[in-house]
Amino acid sequence: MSLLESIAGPRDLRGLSEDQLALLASEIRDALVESCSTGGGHLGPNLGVVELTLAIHRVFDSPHDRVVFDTGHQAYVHKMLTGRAGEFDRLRKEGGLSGYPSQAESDHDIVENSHASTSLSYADGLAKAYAIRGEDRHTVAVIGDGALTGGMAWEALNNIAIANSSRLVIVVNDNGRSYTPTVGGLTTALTTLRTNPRYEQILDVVKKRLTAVPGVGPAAYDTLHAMKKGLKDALAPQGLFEDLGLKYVGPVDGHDVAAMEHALAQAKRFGGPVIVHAITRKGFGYDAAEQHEADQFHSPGPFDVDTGEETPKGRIWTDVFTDEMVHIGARRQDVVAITAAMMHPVGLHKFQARFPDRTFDVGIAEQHAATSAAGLAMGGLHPVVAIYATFLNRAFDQVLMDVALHRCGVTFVLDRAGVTGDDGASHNGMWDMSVLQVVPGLRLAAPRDGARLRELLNEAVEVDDAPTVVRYPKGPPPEDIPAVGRAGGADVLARNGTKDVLVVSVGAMATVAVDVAERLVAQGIGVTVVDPRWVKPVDPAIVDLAREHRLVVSVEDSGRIGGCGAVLLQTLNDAGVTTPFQLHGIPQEFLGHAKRAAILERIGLTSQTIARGIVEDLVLLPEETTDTRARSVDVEHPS
Ligand SMILES: Cc1ncc(C[n+]2csc(CCOP(=O)(O)OP(=O)(O)O)c2C)c(N)n1
Repeated sequence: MSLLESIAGPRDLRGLSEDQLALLASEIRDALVESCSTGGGHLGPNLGVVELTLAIHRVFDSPHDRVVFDTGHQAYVHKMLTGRAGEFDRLRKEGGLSGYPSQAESDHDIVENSHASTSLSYADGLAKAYAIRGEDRHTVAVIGDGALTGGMAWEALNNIAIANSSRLVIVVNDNGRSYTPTVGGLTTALTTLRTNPRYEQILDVVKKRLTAVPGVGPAAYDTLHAMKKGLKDALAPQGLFEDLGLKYVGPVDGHDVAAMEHALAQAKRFGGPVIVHAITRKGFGYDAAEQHEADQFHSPGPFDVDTGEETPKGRIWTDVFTDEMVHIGARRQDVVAITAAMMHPVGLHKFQARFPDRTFDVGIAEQHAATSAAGLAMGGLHPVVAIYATFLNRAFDQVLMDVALHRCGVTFVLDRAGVTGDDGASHNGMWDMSVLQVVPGLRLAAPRDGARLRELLNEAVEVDDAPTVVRYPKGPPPEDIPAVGRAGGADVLARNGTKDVLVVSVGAMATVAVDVAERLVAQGIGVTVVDPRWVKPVDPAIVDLAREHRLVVSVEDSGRIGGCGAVLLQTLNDAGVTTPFQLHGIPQEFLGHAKRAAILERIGLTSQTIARGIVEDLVLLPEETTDTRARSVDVEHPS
């Protein structure tokens, strides 16, 4: 039995010797590499927190003391140390371990949200609650330097600085990187703390002097270290945490378990909020990760353990965007690009390489990205803000009030929209179509394939008096689906037989919609499939088409409530179109992790289920068009 297998919970760590801890750390690393090599996962971040997590679990008593991981992608080691090491062959698989902390899995997990920069606020609340209830419990928040670039983290620090009775220890896991190196003034300040030679020299001198004095040994040195006003900040007046009034211990070598334990124990004894600044290396201990230039294996797909070669992914939607942005950038000097700490994942790296002065990585700061984009637009540029769909939620008010109210021409490009699957509830991009519907003036495009992504992106950057959004899913785009006709600004994808069913297909659901049509036609049912391309505002041609058919069916991979189907239904109602309506979308639930296809199957977003539902409904409908005021709409066919 390996040492790791013998660890049933944090208490089993207490009696381990230094050598055993080193052995355990290496077994953990092997297990991490093994598990991620087959199913993918957040390898680099977890390799970097092995010792830090061991130290936390030896100094604190989880789950009595609470450990909150910011973002939660670096909690694999925590899972292994809290009785789940044996389940890593089912990491991120349906029914297996979640890739993030999960309350359903363990009492040791508390915060499941994988949106960054929230840990300090959760921890602030927890620590205040325990203080008010008179409970003798500590709260530990682990936050990366990347997550520390998010505004919420600073709102929390501002409050924590005056929460004197909070037993709160903040471990800053400083590896200098988000995916790519973390950028901004904060990073500069952290680097200064980390590398100030004057400080290192003085620390060394103090250490030598103190230990040389008879009767005054390492203990006195430690006391100095633990002084309320940390030694570090006494000597480094630029100390950014001290300026906020926060106690600071560090920097500590985050790969030295003993040093980490020492610092954490000091912080624990202090009794109020303390920051422990740990310096770590992302990917530590696995060469292929440490050497990986783009993101040190932040979240690789399956790879070969010996070579570190990832299984090729093939061309994905993001790649289409990447290339088109470079063309647009070459043609339009006024187009600038913004990413919130995800240059490669959202595909702006080529634009950045070609136009470095027109590319901004703002850190994990989606709210700032949106309002800064408004400023750039006011200043005469056209910003393209590329983020994952789920993270746009953060910036809703900024899109509404700062961009739309001011009629700024800003294009938001939402990648990983719809069901993403493996990363669970907080990563599914199923909210954007609903929340954006309420923004006056905003235009929303959903491309069905690569050709439409290029086309709609080009149309979007031409709009200079309103926000535009282009959203597309994770994974590979389908083969291009040609239009057979046009109705208003919408593409007609199929037109067969009598006008029984109008399928309004949103974005990437086109493949499903066309398949639905084929199934219906095979049963002698007449179908029109239309892709609005721009789903907001509703195209009047779709209203007219709806009037002519016996049944309207909308299909989207976004939440059913308030989404494209819901708004179309409302628009038809306002226009007096009474054609029966079937609305297909994602049920408004927090979907557990599983493969995208499995989730779509479960929620009925497959052609088979949709076609069956249509046939069942049609049987119940009268033969003729239900709306007696129906008038004919000509579908233009390309010559
Ligand atoms: C609001 C939000 N935006 C973007 C992301 C995507 N994301 C996940 S981890 C990460 C980088 C985190 O860096 P850091 O906190 O330093 O942790 P590390 O991986 O370096 O240990 C980013 C940008 C996110 N989870 N949440």
